[in-house]
Amino acid sequence: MNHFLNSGVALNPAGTFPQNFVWGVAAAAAQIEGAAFTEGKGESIWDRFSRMPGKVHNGDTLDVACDHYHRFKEDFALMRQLGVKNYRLSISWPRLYPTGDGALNQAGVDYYHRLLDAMVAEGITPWVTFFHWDLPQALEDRGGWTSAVTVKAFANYAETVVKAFGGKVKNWITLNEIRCFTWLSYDVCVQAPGRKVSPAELNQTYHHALLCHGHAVRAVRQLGGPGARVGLTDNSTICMPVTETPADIAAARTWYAEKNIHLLGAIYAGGYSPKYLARCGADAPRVEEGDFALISQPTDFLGLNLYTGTFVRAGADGRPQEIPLPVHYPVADSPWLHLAPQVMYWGTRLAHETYGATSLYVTENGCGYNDEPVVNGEVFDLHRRDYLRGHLRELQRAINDGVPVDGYFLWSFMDNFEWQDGYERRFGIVHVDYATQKRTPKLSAHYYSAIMRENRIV
Ligand code: GBH
Repeated sequence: MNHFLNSGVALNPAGTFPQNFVWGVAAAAAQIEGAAFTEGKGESIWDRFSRMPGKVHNGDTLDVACDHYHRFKEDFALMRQLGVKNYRLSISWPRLYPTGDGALNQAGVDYYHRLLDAMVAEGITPWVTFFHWDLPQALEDRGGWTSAVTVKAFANYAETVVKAFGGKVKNWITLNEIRCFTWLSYDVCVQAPGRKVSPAELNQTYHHALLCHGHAVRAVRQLGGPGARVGLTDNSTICMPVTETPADIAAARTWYAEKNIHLLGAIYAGGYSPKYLARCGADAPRVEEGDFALISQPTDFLGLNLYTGTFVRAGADGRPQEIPLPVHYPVADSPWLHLAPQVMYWGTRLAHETYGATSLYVTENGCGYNDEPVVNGEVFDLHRRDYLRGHLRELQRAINDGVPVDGYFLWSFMDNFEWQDGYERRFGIVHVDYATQKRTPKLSAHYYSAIMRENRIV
C-alpha cells in the first residue's frame, strides 16, 4: 500500500474558501451511461477499441457501465443527499449523431432533456462538456482527428447541442484534455482509436482539436443566450519546483511554457510561436486563414484537470532539469498517479502567471485505487480522504497567494469505466457494485460532503 506526503502547509484550519466558491463532482458520458447501443446511439471509438483484444483491462466494455442512462434519477437524488450543487457531465456525440454528422437522433436529444430536468429538479447546476473522448466511430473511419471532416462535423454538433440545451445549461466546457484524444490516441496509442500516425498528422490532430475548441466557443457566443459561459478543460503538463526559490521557480516557468507551447501556448498567444514551428520543422500543422481568430476567441474561464506533475529544478547549465521519480515515490494504484499535492498549487499558479487566465476551475482532481468491497454498508477509503485533504490544502494555498481559482470538481462522483484500466480502477467517492448496480457512498463522500457544506477543509 502507499503512503502519503504531507503537504506541510500551515493553514488556519478555520480558513474558508472564497464566498461563492463552486464545489462540484465530475463524470463523463461514456464512462457512466452504459446503454452503448440503446435508442439509436452510434458506435464510438471506445466501443470499438474496448472490443479489440488486449486494449482494455479485463476486456471490459462500456456497454453497461454504471447504467446511469436508466438510473440518473437515483444518482441525482444521491448527489443531492450528499450536498452536491454542481455536476460536470459530458454529452455523448454518437448519441446525438450516430455517424458523427448526418441525421440527428432525436431520442438522444430527448434523453439529455430528461436528464437535465431531473438534475435541475434536485437543485444541481449542470456544467456540460461537449466532448469527452467518445468520437463517433464513423468519423474515425473517415480519418478521425487527423481529418478536417471531424472539425466540420464537430462544429455542427456543437451548434446543435447549444441550440437544444442552451436554455438549461449556462456553463459550457468545450473539450476535455486535448492531449489524451490526440497524442495518447494517435501516437502513444494506449487510448482509442490506438492508431499510430506520422508526426505531421499528429501535429494536425492538435490543430483540429484547437479548431473544435474555437467552434464550441463560437457556438456558445452565438446561440448560448444570456449568461452563457464557456472555457476549455486542459490537462496541461505540470511541473513543480523542487525548492520554492527564485532559481527553481524560474526553471519551472520555462519548463511549463515549453511543454504547453502547442496547446495553451497557442490559444493564448493567438498563433503558433516561432519556437514551436521550428521544433516541428517540415511537420508543422497546416493553418488556414482565420483559424486563430476562431481558436483564440476570449473565454470566460480555463478548466484544469490536475492529477500529477514533474519535479524540476534549475540545472547546472541554467536549463530546467527534470528530477526522475525514485521507485519508492508514493503512487496511487493508477501507476501514473504519483502523489504530489503541490500539483494543485503550481498547476493553477503557473496557468495564471503564464497565460494571464483570470478565472480558473479545477475541473478534475481525484485518485484511482482498487478499493475494497463494501462491508456493512461502508467503504473506509481513508487514502482518498487523505488525498483530498492534502490536495485541497495546496489549492487553498494558491488561492491565499492570489491565484484566481473559482471552483473545484472532484473526479469522480462514482466509480466508473476508467478507459484502458476498465472497471478495476476506482475513482469514485461513491462505490458502484457492478453486479447489482448498488451505489454506496464511501467515507470520502461523507468527508467531501462536509467540505462542500462548510466551504473549508474539514
Ligand atoms: C482524466 O484523465 C479523464 O478526463 C477522466 O476521464 C479519467 O477518468 C480521469 O482523468 C482519471 O484517469 O500514458 O498509459 O501512462 C486523466 C489523464 C490519465 C492522462 C492517465 C495520462 C496516463 C496513461 N491521464 N494517462 S499512460
